[in-house]
Amino acid sequence: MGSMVLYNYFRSSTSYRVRLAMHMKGLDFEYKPINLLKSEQRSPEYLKINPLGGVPTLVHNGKVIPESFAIMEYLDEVFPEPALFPKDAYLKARIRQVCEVINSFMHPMGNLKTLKYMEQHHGYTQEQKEEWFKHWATQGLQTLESTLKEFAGTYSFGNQVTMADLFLIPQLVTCQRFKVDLSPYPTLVKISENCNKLEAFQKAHPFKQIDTPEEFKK
Ligand SMILES: N[C@@H](CCC(=O)N[C@@H](CS)C(=O)NCC(=O)O)C(=O)O
Repeated sequence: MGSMVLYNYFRSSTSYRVRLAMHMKGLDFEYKPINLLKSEQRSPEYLKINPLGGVPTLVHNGKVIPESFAIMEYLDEVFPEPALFPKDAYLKARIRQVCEVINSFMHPMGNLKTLKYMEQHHGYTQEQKEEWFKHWATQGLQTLESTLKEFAGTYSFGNQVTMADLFLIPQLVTCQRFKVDLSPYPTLVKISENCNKLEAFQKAHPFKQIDTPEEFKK
């Protein structure tokens, strides 16, 4: 396995995705907290390993990998068990579709730097930021619900945890933080309940990390 260092932040959904992949595969790693609220993601030292100034970044045996999807696909190749994709090419493509809806469409709209920009350049209040997030999240959630209604079993795609679950659950937690009502999405809620029964999901949860502030610990 070698040495694994994960630069991440308890509440970051992209960090949570990677923690899920690590715990699913039973990998030990050193947890290096990067406090986004203290702008540690933009320190000159961190920008050397992640020039876009985001978490997570994985360093495996001295090799640096930024970007959560890239990290997770790397882990899945290097540590193939349990596999995060099925062999079927069509299902693989549909799982990547789900991941991309979250990664490329939903996540950036709630990212700290996006919301900060809206606040600083357009005077958005907290309420307006929540409204902005909800507007985009709703389109994403509707897409995910209609897609997964077709494919879900216990989890997003049948009865094995796949990459889709590792993207979905953190995004749902972010939606709840922004007070998005999840009741119109029963398939997503059921998948989330099932995933959260698994040990890997409990270990990776934002409120269970070494940098989780006391007020969030349950
Ligand atoms: N596409 C990147 C996004 C990384 C990213 O921006 N992560 C957020 C946290 S979820 C972050 O570090 N934000 C810091 C900021 O916006 O300043 C990935 O999947 O790793």
